[in-house]
Amino acid sequence: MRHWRLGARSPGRPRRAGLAVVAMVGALALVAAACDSGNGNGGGVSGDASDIAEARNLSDDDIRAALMTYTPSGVHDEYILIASGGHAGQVLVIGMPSMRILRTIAVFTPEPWQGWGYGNVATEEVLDQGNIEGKEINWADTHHPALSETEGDYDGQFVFINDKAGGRVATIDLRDFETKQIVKNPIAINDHGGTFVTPNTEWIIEGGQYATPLGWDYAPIENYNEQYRGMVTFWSFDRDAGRIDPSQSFAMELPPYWQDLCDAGKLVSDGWVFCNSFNTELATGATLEGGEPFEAGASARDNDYLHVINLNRAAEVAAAGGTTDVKGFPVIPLQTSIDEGLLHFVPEPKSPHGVDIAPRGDYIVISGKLDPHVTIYSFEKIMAAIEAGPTETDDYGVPIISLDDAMEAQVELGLGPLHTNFDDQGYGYTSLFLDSAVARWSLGDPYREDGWKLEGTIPVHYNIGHIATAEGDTVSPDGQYLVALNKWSIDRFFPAGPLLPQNFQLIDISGEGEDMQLLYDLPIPDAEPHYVQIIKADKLDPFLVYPEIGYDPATMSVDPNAPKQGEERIERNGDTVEIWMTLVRSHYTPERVEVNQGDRVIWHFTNVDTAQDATHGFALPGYNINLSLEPGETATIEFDADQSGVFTWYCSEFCSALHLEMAGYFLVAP
Ligand code: RUQ
Ligand code: CUA
Repeated sequence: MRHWRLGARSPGRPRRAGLAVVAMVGALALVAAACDSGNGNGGGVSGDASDIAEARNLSDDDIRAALMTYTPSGVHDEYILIASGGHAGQVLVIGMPSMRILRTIAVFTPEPWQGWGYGNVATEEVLDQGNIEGKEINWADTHHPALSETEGDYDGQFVFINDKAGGRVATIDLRDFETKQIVKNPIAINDHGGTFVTPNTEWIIEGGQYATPLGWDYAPIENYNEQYRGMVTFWSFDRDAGRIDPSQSFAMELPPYWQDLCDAGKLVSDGWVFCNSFNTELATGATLEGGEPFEAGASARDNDYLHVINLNRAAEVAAAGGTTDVKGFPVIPLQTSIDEGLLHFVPEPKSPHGVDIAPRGDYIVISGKLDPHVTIYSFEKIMAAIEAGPTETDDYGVPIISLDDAMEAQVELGLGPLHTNFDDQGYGYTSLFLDSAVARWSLGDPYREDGWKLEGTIPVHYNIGHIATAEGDTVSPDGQYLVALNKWSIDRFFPAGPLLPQNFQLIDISGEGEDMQLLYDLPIPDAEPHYVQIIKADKLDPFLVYPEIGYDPATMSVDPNAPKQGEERIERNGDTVEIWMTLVRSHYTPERVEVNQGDRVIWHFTNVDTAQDATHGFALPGYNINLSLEPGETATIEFDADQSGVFTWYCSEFCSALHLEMAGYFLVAP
């Protein structure tokens, strides 16, 4: 048999005595014992651990990766990934290090399993909040989830997510992992630089992207420089209500550069917001008659502008009425921002992307898609330069701080740097799109003595976009694990046709220097998830069942009108038939509902089961209705019984041995 030696790859492992590492050492010892006993039975994948390793041709690294990620049945993951669901319009919840997908959260897109947008009035009301000028928009391109924070650390209460396509932001309550609210940005048809939260979640940042006239009213594109504008919106979050409060929110008009990502300052830079931009060239696209395409036209200059925004001061200006009204929404005019010193620019090299604030809030890290460096700006230097008074302005009159005055360091990493996260060892990790790699580099003082240098890279497969380390964009990153969000997965998985999945790769970053190990590949098969945040699982405290029978997830309280056991009934009032129905394993009460064609039907449900996981469905074929009623939950559907006939409803969750008997008749007399 093939003999493999433990620890051959990286002497000195494990370096840190995390629980997982201790468990791994024990497991490795068992495997070693099995190996040394040499009692392989050969032939196929059976026998003890060493036989299996040999039969499957697993290397030491493979075995180590398996031991780092294997999570026995019943054992929960240490971390939870909150991932955007890309153009599925949803959010994914994934355990780490097992990389098991735990659930999707329906957000902007109807989703039948969760009964999201299939008759349930409360869910349709949330989806309708995302309508754009009355038009139903039933897909979204979710980009950046933002977990709520307290003092710059994830607090496990809420998560926000933006829809790049529709310029919308959603609020998800992490007590039940359900979407509670969608707000449509009133002044921008699309967005990109959202969502990001301020350290105590007072504000949710939604930055724009492709400039249009504010409110996307028509203006000829020849008037681009004068009439088209960028924007950043600050949504005020009411934590007690668990909702964004549009009446306390405002936006800032920006020059028609294409604002890209943003991040909120923290600790020393708390109260400031940083957004990068591209297309300061003001390119407006090639036409059939010629001209430069955007990819060239928007990349011609050597620099674009980092936007440095004094959010606290901007909020004061907005509260004092220093705004104009665009589609009913308060917007601070660009000239007011200039006059009040709310906005400064700093040049950023070559098609910048990503703006990530270091854990202490002291440094701002910008990547340049076409520049092999990350550029690190000092918040202190930026403040000093603002204090000194910049002498230059851009064509719109916005003061420009020189790069030399603001820059702390540049570190050459490789080709196509995009995004940066941090760990607890004073390292930054930056995705390299063109190199298909993750670079680890050290921050300088006060993070590491020997800083501002590349430590090593690890290849990823392939074309990495975002990157996430455990709690890696907070004031206290955990390190230990990194997830690479790779756009391409060519050759990694069986190709089920020409459309390939995205590939999330889990990387062990507990070592130092160039010591990083790829542990696991997770194909994501239903969209292009864009960014994830990784929260320690013990910070989450979700409901196991709804706390009381008759609980309404929309209000997070008991609905007094919820059907109660023993009080089920059907009432007719003119042409309206109202039903109060309960569900319990394994029957509905009542099991027959008879109406006349044309009646208005208002149908209330309560799942009166209290056992965890005893979810019931209500599927009414022909009427496009499906509900998911979790233990304790109440919901209402309303529809016109416009088709006559005999319709059978049934429970669409396999809830019990007599689940097939959980059904009923809906009779609509012509
Ligand atoms: S940014 S293209 Cu998250 Cu790299 Cu959207
Ligand atoms: Cu209830 Cu199946």
